[in-house]
Amino acid sequence: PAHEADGPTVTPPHGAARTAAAFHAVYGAAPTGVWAAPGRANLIGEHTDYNDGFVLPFALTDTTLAAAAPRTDGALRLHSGDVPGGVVEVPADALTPGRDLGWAAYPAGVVWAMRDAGLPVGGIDLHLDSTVPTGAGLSSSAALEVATALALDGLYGLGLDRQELARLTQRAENAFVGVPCGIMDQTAATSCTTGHALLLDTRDLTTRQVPFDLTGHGLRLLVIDTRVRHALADGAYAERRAGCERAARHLGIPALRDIEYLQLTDALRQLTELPDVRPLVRHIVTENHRVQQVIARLDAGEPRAVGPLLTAGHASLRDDFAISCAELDLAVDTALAAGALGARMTGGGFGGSAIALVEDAAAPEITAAVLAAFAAAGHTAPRVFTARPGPGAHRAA
Ligand code: GAF
Repeated sequence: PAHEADGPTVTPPHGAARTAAAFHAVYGAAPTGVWAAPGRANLIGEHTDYNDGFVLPFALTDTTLAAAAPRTDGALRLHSGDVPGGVVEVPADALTPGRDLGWAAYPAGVVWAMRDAGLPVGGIDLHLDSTVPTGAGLSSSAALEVATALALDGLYGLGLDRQELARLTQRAENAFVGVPCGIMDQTAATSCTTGHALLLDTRDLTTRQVPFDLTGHGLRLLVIDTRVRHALADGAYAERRAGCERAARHLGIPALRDIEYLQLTDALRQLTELPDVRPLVRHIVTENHRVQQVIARLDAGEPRAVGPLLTAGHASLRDDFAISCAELDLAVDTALAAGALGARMTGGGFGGSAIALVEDAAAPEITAAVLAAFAAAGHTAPRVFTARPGPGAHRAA
């Protein structure tokens, strides 16, 4: 395919070899294997995943690589090529949720979640390298968790399926790291496939691979990393989640997913005593509806028609869910003014990245316009790149 000229669509073998070499340099022996898990961008379906709703992410070719070997003494030795500070060492049976291990809480949490589920997982030597930027809303945490989980699955012959890997890694993040995230990012990392977006029903975890070939239509998706670093642990994410759950309780339904689009007005009327949660409900219900509309347009072979739905999704996240920021709004507004077919923030919000659906020919002009607008506003220069749907987690060497 033509887009291969723009960048690799699978983990480059030299990447795995370099990570294996780095492992050797740290631990003095070769790893048993190298496993890879991607970051993601979410096309549509934001904050719906903890409301039993629908999401439509795709895997980036940006990947986290985990080189690993088992240990018989039950020790975890954890090292990252991207974080200074050397090897973090902790005995597997000393792992307790909430323990402050810094970045190492992510891989340690995966070991903890597996052992807590009764899986026969012991010690590990682990070295991680990542090209997924941290805090960019592109799911670097899930990439790290899933790469680690796949390595443990391989080292200890667990035979876990993709859904089990996603559930265990989400549990690691919820219960060990302490971030109340949904299951979108972990499932994107385990289950996305090249050339597709992944429709995930977060209620029953059923998935459908939706062909997502913009190249064949002369289109591309730009990712605009604002470089405003978000931190999901900072409370605002948990507040939105709690607000959604409060609304569902008040309405007497299991989750906001259970409100049909045509019942929205009714539901909002029933929530007059809870004015602060009404906009949250409006976002979730309209967002689930937008996911269905995006799917219909992709299925109909009309990817250009997806644009306005992305833009409507941004307005909803900005005005109703209130999780955008000046840089994300500037990226979206500038891309649209320069000719993008649609644009929105992607991921958890409060910083991170926006996506813009653009004609191939317009990409340079739109990129330049965004860079100029950020410079004029005195913001740090964003990183703009073309995202192509890459593979999900796999063994790389
Ligand atoms: C973050 C979370 F980790 C996801 O579970 C999801 O809620 C997302 O924000 C918003 O859609 O990435």
